[in-house]
Amino acid sequence: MNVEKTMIGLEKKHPGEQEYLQAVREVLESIEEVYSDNPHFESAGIIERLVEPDRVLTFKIPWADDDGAVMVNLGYRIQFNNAIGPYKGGLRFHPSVNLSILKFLGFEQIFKNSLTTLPMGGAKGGSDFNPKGKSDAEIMRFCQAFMLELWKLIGPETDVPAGDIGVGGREIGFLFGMYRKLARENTGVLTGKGRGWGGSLIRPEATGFGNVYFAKEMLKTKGESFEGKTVCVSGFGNVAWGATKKVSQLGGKVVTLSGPDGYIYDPDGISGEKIDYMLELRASNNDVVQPYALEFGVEFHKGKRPWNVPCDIALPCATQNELDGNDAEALIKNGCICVSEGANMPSTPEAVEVFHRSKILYGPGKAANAGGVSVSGLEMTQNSMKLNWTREEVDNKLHQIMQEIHEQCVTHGSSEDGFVDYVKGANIAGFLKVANAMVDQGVI
Ligand code: NDP
Ligand code: 2IT
Repeated sequence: MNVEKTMIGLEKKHPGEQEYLQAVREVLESIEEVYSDNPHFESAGIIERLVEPDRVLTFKIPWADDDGAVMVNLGYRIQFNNAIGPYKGGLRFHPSVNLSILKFLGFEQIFKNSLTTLPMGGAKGGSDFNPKGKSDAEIMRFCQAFMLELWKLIGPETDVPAGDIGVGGREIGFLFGMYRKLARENTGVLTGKGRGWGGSLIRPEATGFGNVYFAKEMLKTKGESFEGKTVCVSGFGNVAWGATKKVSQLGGKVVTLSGPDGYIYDPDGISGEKIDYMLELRASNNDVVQPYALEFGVEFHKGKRPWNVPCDIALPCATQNELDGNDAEALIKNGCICVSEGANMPSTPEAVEVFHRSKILYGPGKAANAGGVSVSGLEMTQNSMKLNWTREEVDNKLHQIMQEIHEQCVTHGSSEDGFVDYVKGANIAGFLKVANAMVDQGVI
């Protein structure tokens, strides 16, 4: 495989799909050597078949707002690859959603899901619908209109969506209700469901908890832990909340949160009631983090990102490309020893290069944030068995899965001097399982 040649071909076919091309390039560069060492991958056309989704489904979502005005949004489901299990991946509702963003997320999801050790293929979907400022009734009507199209494409053994930015427990409830009515079945077709109707304990916390468990494993390789460490977190959503909660349980101190409006700096640390307040803030359908600063009398830095604040550990938990080369340099200069990504692809390629050059511990999203989809997989298992596991059982399984993901990264990403390139390790381990399954199953 020639990475440059493949990328030029893809750029021609998909001009302007920047996020998708960025995600593909990173994977291809990591697996180039393994691919050359295994000529049967080349002869089975694995790369050509892997970089294009199995199918891209788009649909129109007409709905009426509270005043009766008709709105039209676009809906998508990208079914990327189902070689190792049913298509699986979240739904994102955000005005920035487009084909490139969902294709990047779907592509990443293939390798992430492969790393989890559970049988799940890769998919992603969503809409350019903006939930900000919408009433509950509007959110419900939109979710119902969205599912009116989506239900034909999904099923508990076919494609199992879940949440992502803008889609949490409330939206999954409305989506599930509509699916149940249309399909006339009550199955585990979505994950992230409510506890009383098929949901798993720990799913809301899973991505953040898993991210911190992964960072804990990375720190352990250097004889370090979270105890007494200062931690910068970005975002203030579901993932940031879970991560903050776990860091505080492990004796670390989270001093920042961020939103599209800027970041807050809380030198005393975000713990206890402040963590509960994060949930209120997120549920308020607001897109600003500033109210935290007013509520607890701390600094708010308008329009800025938190990466200039001195910390030992950084957990980017907001969105893609939110940490660039300059931010990475600032983190290193201030003594940061570990970056563990809660969001998908939050670091730009330039930032990743800085982390690798500085040889700090750097865990890419597809490994470090796999805890969310892992517990989604555990929710599917419980639904199939028609049983519920306890909080402790799910948390232990999550912990174990994150340790196994870390182990796979070390196996495939270690160099002779002991440095672990977690990007390379995650990409190779995730790729091998899917590629071998595709070879075994023939050209289809
Ligand atoms: P939420 O919708 O709960 O929260 C996302 C948060 O990030 C919101 O507060 C959002 O604000 C904020 N945000 C968005 N853009 C920016 C920005 N440019 N700067 C700062 N903050 C911003 O989503 P999640 O917490 O679920 O998702 C966060 C990240 O984690 C995403 O990258 C997602 O793909 C990833 N992820 C999520 C998983 C899950 O299970 N939920 C699993 C694995 C990864 P606003 O919406 O107002 O713009
Ligand atoms: O990016 C992700 O892994 C998610 N948004 C969770 C997907 C899932 O199916 O739980």
